[in-house]
Amino acid sequence: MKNIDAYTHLRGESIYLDDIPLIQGTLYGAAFGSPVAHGVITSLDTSEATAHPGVVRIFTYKDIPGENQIGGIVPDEPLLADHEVHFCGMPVAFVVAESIDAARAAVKKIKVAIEPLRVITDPREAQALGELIIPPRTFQLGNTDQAWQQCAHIFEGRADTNGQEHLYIETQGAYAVPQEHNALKVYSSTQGPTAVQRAVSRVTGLPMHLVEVEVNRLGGGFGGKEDQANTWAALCALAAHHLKRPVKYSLHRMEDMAMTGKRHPYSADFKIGLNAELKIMAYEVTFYQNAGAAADLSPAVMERTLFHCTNSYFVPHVKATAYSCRTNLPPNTAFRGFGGPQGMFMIESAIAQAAEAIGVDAAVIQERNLLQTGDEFPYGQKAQSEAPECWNKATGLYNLTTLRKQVDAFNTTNKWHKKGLACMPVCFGISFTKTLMNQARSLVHVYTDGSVGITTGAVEMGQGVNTKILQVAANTFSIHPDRIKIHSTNTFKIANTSPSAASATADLNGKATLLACTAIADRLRKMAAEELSVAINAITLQDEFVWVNGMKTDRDWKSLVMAGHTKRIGLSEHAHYATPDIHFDATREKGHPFAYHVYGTGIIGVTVDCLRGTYTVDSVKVVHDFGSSMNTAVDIGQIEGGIVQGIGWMTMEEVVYDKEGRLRSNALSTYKVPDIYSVPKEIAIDFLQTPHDNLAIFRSKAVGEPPLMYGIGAYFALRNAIRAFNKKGHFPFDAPMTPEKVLMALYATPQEGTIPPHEETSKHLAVDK
Ligand code: LUZ
Ligand code: MOS
Repeated sequence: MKNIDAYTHLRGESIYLDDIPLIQGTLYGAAFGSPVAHGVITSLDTSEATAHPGVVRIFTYKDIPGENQIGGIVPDEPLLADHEVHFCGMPVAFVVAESIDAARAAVKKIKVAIEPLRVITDPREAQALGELIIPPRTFQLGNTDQAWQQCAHIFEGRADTNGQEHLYIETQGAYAVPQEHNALKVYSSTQGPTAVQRAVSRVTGLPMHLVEVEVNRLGGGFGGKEDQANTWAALCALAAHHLKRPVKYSLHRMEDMAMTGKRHPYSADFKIGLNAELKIMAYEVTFYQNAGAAADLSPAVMERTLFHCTNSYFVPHVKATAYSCRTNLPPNTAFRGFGGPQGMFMIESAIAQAAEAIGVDAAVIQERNLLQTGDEFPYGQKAQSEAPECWNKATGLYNLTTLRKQVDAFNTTNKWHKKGLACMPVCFGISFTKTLMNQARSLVHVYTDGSVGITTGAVEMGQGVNTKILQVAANTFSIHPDRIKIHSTNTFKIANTSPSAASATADLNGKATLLACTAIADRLRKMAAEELSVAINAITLQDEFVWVNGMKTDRDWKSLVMAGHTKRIGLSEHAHYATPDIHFDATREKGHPFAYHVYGTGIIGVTVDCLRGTYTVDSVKVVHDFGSSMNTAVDIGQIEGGIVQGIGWMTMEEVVYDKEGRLRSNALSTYKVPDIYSVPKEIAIDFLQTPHDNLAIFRSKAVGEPPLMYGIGAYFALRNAIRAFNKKGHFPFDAPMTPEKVLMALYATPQEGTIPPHEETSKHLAVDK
């Protein structure tokens, strides 16, 4: 089935926040962000800005009737700075004017004096100073202290990953419209309508039942709108609440880039021990997460880093510690993978370092340590593993041995271009790590003309969740998809939603929809059974007709529904789903937090231009564990997008803050994302269809986040290509591997010695000059 949004997307008819027709009298907001990263506000002068033509009012923290607080996990984030600022771009004042231009012009006229304080941008520096968001956490399995004795090889190292700008095509924004009885209706580009409702309620002091949050669709979220849509919605709501006029704020791209948090940069120290057979016996890792200036979702992201610190491998002795470090950057936040990719990069670096030192292909170590069913994760859950199946199928189907031979042959015959190959197994846990978040609700109405309207807590952000939910209903009623409409997400229709996140949205909301549709269908079947004097089990709904004992009757769907209404049978249902059998005990750091895991193996090939440091990604070939895909078009789309986004993070997207905490890569001229010219020349996706039962909707495993992590393989493929050119050069595990870094690595010297990089190279370079 096609994505149900394809038609309106292609015609430009899909309605995003900025397409909502405006109500007469609408005002426009713009935030004034702190020009410095850390300091004490000594004066704020808005007089000149207020006098700017068209300006209606400028709001500061003093105007907040409720709490000046939007911190979700930790209450450490004021909506508007009161006495101190903690990051560049932190909202200090909110200008509301008759036009967008007036609001933006007035922002430039606000004057603030700030007594500067020490700016910290490095998580290790923050940790050394005790600047932590929450106390550190440690996951442990076995006993690493004793395990080192069993190791023939022990390596210690360090690895770093940088942040990543979400770059959703639709920037952040909100539109708040006052309603009677002081209520507010807030349109928001958010993954978390309830999070927005809660933030607006907290800031305005209104109870949640007076705050209606409405979300039609997003032009992308990627985690960036799981928590950080709250700010703009709360600002618009605050102004609308005071002025009793609608207020809209849709951020400019550069405002969005400068004011919002990104993927967390991480730095880590690791120690890995292998026995003579190259089994990883022990792994110790310490993560330093760059949380930014407030907690936001950082504690949860940090937790997922720990959950995924051994990626797709079984390691009998593990000790993993994580620090969430407070720095003066915009609060970093959820981003596809949610800390998992960072955890995986570190163990892949440890394996690469071991492989390079021992002189084997990293794939040998990877393969020997893949998780088997029954193996225990460091957090206590036992794996139902597809890791060996994915690996074996990928290396067989794509013929890893031949691929490697081709690369070796190419590298022998080419001096100035080198190819590199890397395998990337992936294992990702599906469920919010916070157990209580794994619940959802669905509201299904069957109308008397046989059409069906569905509202769930799921937010459509391009991932195709509405298409999947529609399929669930079409399947359960066995009716044509055209009869079904998935409505916008709204907190007055579906309450207490979890954000659309954690790859779990289709599972949670799909299962709730399945329950609701099944309840209605059962009532209709019961009625049909009574009409026909047969047992209910004899009745099925099939292809828009009632069937008895496998025989089609002439009772069709429409007349069945009408008859149901005539007999006063409820044609609506509100169902609740909560993932069964998941739990986690944070005091012991053990439990069974995930409904299931998604596995896969990617093989990534690259070519490096050894004079320029530029490169191409030749191919990404994956075998992915789909369970049993309910929509292959949507799932392939997610995988292709995830791969490219992962490669972008690992190779070209470079978030740069200067020492003063100012974002230097603040536009697309300085922040390079993959475009059509830099995507892999070939992406091959093979489906591992497994017969095992699982907790996914229709056994179709979650697909949103896991494929991003295939992109990590691009980093190691580049590393291998560089090492084919410069065998002895030392260069750090430091992503992204930008062309600049590739070039430096190509000519890096060995760590200790002073041996020139590549004698021949220097000669040739001299000749070239
Ligand atoms: N969001 C969240 C997530 O709140 N909890 C999670 O475990 C999670 N995992 C992935 C992405 N978003
Ligand atoms: Mo997400 S990182 O699933 O909001």
